[in-house]
Amino acid sequence: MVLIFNTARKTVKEERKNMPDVDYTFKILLLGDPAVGKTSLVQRFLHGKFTKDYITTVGMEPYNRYQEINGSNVLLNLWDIAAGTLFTSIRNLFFKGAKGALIVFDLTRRDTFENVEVWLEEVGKFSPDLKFILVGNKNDLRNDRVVYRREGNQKAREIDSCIGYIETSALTGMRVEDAFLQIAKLLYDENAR
Ligand SMILES: Nc1nc2c(ncn2[C@@H]2O[C@H](COP(=O)(O)OP(=O)(O)OP(=O)(O)O)[C@@H](O)[C@H]2O)c(=O)[nH]1
Ligand SMILES: [Mg+2]
Repeated sequence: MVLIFNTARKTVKEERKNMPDVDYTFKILLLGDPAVGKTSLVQRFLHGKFTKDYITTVGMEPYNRYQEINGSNVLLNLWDIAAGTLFTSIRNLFFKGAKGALIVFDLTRRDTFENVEVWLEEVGKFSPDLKFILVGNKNDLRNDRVVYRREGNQKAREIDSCIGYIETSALTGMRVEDAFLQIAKLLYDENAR
């Protein structure tokens, strides 16, 4: 037991040593209906990878990415939140302290687009000042698309806390980096001066 404990402590210490000095940390949530591609977007952003398998997220998965913004070292603390109804009662525990979010819907399923406001209402109770970018994902499935760009743009314009609309594909990688960096830069501009 003692041996395991010591090994774990050493690993954490080693990890800390390798961390760059951080000027700012921003907690950013990934929200949206089940299977819209939240985990896939994070995996693409962090590792440049995509998998066709669907393994639903359980509870929440945290991820970190260091990002240089305007000469500052920024730690993006990404919280990939499980959408399943099983987690509704505990989800709000994860919202505290979040400054930004990606609210994701699936361009091939209209109900996921209509539920954007439901997510906004849920998170708004706990993080009233949260800013978000609206993300229409699965842009590669052109023939199956049922939500149109002008609808995404219109929704983004109508909601005050929304900083814009972007269409992505975790499969091809299209505009994934852009989606995360747009919200990160906005948070930097609002909080780091
Ligand atoms: N064609 C296509 N498929 C995608 C894309 N993004 C995700 N998928 C697929 O959609 C399914 C669900 O993706 P996930 O990333 O697990 O979805 P999620 O939003 O994290 O789902 P929960 O964790 O259950 O809330 C998987 O089979 C993915 O391979 C995309 O951009 N294009
Ligand atoms: Mg997931």
